[in-house]
Amino acid sequence: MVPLVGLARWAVMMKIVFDGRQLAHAPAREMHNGDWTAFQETPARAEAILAAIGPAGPARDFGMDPLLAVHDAAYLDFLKIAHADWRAAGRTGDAIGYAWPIVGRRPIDLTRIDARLGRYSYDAVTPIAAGTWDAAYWSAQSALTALDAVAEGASGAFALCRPPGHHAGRDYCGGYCFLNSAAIVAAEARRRGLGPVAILDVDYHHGNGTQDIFLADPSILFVSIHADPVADYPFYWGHPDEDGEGAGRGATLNLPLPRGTGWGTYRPALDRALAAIADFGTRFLVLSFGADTYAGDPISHFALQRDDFAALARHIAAAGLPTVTVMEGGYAAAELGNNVAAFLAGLSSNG
Ligand code: SP5
Ligand code: ZN
Repeated sequence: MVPLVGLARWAVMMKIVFDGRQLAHAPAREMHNGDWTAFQETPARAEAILAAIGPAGPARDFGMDPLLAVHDAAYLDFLKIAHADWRAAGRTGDAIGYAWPIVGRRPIDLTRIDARLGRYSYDAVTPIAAGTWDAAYWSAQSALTALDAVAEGASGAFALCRPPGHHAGRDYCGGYCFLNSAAIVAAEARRRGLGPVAILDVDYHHGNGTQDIFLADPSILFVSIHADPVADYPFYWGHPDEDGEGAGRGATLNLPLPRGTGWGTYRPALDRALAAIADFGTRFLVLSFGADTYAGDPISHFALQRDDFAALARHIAAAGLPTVTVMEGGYAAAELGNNVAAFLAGLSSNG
């Protein structure tokens, strides 16, 4: 066969889901090292990925029930109206908190928008804009649409989730994330009897929201390969001794790696992750894919190259599991599309 060149070399052969309403989330700025900087998780990210891998099919609407299976109802109510509340308080721009109830404060049901922003978030990099709820809702529905395709027999499907999800917990947003699409898909896959379900998170940052949601749950395995949180966001989660709670002990596996990690260091961790997934008896895989492990990522510090994304994906595909892949981070705008395309092409390969 004649080798293909350029973009066609990465031709993607799986169902891709994206909904135009996901572009509605467009905050202006985020806090970075004590100053304001341009918001990194832009609508242009999704457009760049689409340009490289498209076309994508639209999302179907599976309603609120699958969201309520992993998120707190009061949190979802907050998220829907937070920006309107912000405006009603006379503010302009994006809603963002400045006071957080530290661990140990009693839960008080306050109404002031600033108090509620603190109650339902944990950082200052996750502003809520006018279009945030709509975009997050359709991001989650895209993930559920991808799940539906795999449940109907496709070997794999990719949801171009944006905003991303893996930092969002049962009752909090953070890390550019609002609704945890990976967790929503995992819980819905379990409900449909497709399990045992494992989630593999290969974003540069630890998927703290996903971990929290299933921490005490023995029926869903969470495995994450990420930057050592001693040095990198989200700091307070993702350390190697976090292995689950109560009945969930042993169903969480954290594999932190040092800054500078390239494929040579990454691959043994991936082998451990895949061994744990096999040992769990996994029959359905949810893959939280972040391209921010790329050497050129502007906010991250690993050293994977484009070809390494194809290799990473081929290793995962070799597990032979029905897989829903959801997009998480990745901020190197000029290379993002090609990196995602390389990853998806590797996933589509058979070994
Ligand atoms: C989904 C995901 O990848 N979320 C990442 C959230 C990380 N946010 C904290 C990193 C702060 C670095 N700010 C860099 C701004 C550069 N102009
Ligand atoms: Zn990330």
